[in-house]
Amino acid sequence: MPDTAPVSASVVPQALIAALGAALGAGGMLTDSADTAPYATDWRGLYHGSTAAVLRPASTAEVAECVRLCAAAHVPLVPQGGNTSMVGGAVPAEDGSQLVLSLSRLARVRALDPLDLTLTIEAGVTLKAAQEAAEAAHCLLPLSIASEGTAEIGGVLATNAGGNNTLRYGNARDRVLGLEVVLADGSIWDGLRRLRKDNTGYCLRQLFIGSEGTLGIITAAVLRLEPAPAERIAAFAALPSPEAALALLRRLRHHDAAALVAFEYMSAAGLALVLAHIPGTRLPLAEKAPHYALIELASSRPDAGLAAGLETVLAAAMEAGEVTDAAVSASEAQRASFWRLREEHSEAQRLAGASVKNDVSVPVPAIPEFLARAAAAGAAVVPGIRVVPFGHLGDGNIHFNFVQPEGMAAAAFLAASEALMDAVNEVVHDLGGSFSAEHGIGRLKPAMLASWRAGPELALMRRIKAALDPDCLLNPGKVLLR
Ligand code: 2HG
Ligand code: ZN
Repeated sequence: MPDTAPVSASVVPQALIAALGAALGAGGMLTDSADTAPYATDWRGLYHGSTAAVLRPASTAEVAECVRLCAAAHVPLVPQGGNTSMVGGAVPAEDGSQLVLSLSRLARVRALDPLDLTLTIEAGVTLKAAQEAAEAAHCLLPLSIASEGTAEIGGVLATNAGGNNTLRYGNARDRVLGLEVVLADGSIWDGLRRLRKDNTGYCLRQLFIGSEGTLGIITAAVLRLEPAPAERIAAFAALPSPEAALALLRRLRHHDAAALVAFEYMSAAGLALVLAHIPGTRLPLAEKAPHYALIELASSRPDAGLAAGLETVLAAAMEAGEVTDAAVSASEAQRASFWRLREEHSEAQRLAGASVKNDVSVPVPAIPEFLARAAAAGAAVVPGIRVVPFGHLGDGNIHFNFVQPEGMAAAAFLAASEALMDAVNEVVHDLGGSFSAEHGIGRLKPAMLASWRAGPELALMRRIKAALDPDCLLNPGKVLLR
């Protein structure tokens, strides 16, 4: 549950703040509460932390110096990138005992090799800027998430972000060939190798990816790129049922599995919120439907004939009653407008009132059963609840979100958060799914992790944490219960 504890006085020694200020120089540290406040809360407004200082190192050496000074004073650090966590993963505690370490000034593209298809990049570069750097060299960085304009590479890797292209290109961890990490004692591990084959002992980089800053601080990475697509096309399809969505997914795979890069799901309820709350959006079809899919195909071949192929598949799906209507993008602007309908779901949901989010995954064939059972489970907890499922159907990840019933007080609705999450998770568990598909654990889900992974798995995680961060100075209170 989100904490709302009042802020207490800072317990960080002034001598440490002074030493950090001296090490970081002008512009390297924020201490005024008006300046630090945005770093101490999350965009969802679930957590309101407090910090005596936000450290803003501009190089890996400066990050290492911050960690060394803080370790010597036993003061914990909360690494932070774009602060777009869905689970409070980058906010400091309320008691003022933790300092925020922002990676945003480590913002250089160090190298890009279009033949090797590798990008060596620092933690503070936004995902969007990293995509643009790849594009400028006729390459593709195929990681795409709704918050990519703000989310930074360090956070994207530390949380192993998923997103829209997982079904074709995998999650963030699948892109990483090498890492540079500042360890809990302030030493620097230079693992910035860019090899496709390097079978030399334990794969350390994968430990840090997805650890949410609790094992080390990622300062740079080597990412694997792809050739730029020569052609890209999207379709927005109306569907009668979730079962029809699976049939359509199967058809697309049979037609050209390599070209299918996204298969996203939207419900009538979610799309209605977008159309109502996001200016300039409109349904690209003549009539509303109970379910929608956003499909994207891409190919590096200029003669792939994506449009003709997609139209053939959609026509066959219509014939079979799996699709009732569809629009195929005729321009980049139209493709972007389809994506906007999908990517504005979070914002539309925020504008519609208080919400409870369930970032879950189940095996793809179980999605129709999951949607039906989870909706019933939510309605049993809060009658009149608005069920707003959407997400990455092609990889099994559904954002099974709830919005407060019209007219219900937000606080009364949020009081049911835990019961609602439990109700959904019971169905997820039953279907062999995960309680956190792509958003991680942060501060919201350590208790869930402890219960879902209890036994040898949790014990191993604790031993790894103890080995890499014995004094628990890196992002305490996240991932693992203290
Ligand atoms: C997305 O897919 C993000 O748009 C956010 O993962 C999901 O708001 C959400 O629940
Ligand atoms: Zn998502």
